[in-house]
Amino acid sequence: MQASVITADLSRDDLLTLLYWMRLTRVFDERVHLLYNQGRIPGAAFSQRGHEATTVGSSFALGPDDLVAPVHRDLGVYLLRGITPRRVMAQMLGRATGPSRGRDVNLHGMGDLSLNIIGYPSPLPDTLPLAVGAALAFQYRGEPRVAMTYFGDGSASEGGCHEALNLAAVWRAPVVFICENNQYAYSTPLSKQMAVDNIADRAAGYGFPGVVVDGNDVLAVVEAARAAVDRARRGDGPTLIECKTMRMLGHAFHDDASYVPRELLAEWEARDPLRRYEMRLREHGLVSDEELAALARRVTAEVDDAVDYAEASPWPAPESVTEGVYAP
Ligand SMILES: Cc1ncc(C[n+]2csc(CCOP(=O)(O)OP(=O)(O)O)c2C)c(N)n1
Ligand SMILES: [Mg+2]
Repeated sequence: MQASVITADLSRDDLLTLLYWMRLTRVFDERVHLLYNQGRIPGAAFSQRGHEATTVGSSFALGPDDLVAPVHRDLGVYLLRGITPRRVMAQMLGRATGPSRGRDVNLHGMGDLSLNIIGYPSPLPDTLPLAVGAALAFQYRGEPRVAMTYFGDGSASEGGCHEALNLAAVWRAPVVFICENNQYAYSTPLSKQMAVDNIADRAAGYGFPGVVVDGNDVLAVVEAARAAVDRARRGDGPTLIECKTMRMLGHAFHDDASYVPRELLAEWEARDPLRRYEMRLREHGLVSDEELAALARRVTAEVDDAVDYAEASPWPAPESVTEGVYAP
């Protein structure tokens, strides 16, 4: 594990920007949970609680022209990379104004190529080969761009994951793989699906660096991600960053996660990424209680606005059902 860092050489503005995205992600997620419990969300919804530092810290390291290919628990990535809270909430509520135009719900299918965000295809880990393909295109066209993609510990055991990692190495593709090791794949704990301690150790077998990072420490994630992005942009090829974190709720909101030991959850709760970061900023005099209160008000207002917008948005028109369908 990398040592904890104080500021990752970031300006105060950047430090507060990270806090903003983490808090927005948390509050947005809590609101989705509430809406789900009220029966206002069609289908399932996946909580990202616990992933804030991993998603925000990694995607913060990218430049404006870089590309992301996130998955179902990466709310922080979609928000930070430019899909507005309004559009994400419309997607959650299945409305025509969401990125999938009501074709899909929760974060499935949520992308926007104009923002360099590849929509999440449901079969795991198909996001990885897509990101490697995008990185190959950047390399082929001589563009100094990087692709960053995300996958869970469960997805790390799928064949497509190894194929993508291997080809990325062979092609020295400008891609950064973020593994979100949150200890569980649905109800399957790590110990039931792999016999190694670190997924990052596998990178050596493909021929590129693998780094283990505390996924609940946003500044450690930013540092590791920046190094990997720089390396990819220099033409030195991929990096695998394994962010150790915890899925703090069930697989989706319908799942009470009764199979997860309470002691394990308590252990990770003590390392809550948002609270920990706020405490660190306060200890270093980088944020005041008034600023924290103002931030909380600001993100709550943004989420309120997103819900109002989504609920006032139309459902997809039945006659539009064949639009966007690819059939040769
Ligand atoms: C090929 C495939 N099998 C099963 C699923 C259903 N599924 C969606 S998420 C998930 C768990 C994935 O676990 P992990 O990769 O650890 O990600 P996490 O949900 O923990 O973030 C499963 C089984 C799927 N989307 N694709
Ligand atoms: Mg997992």
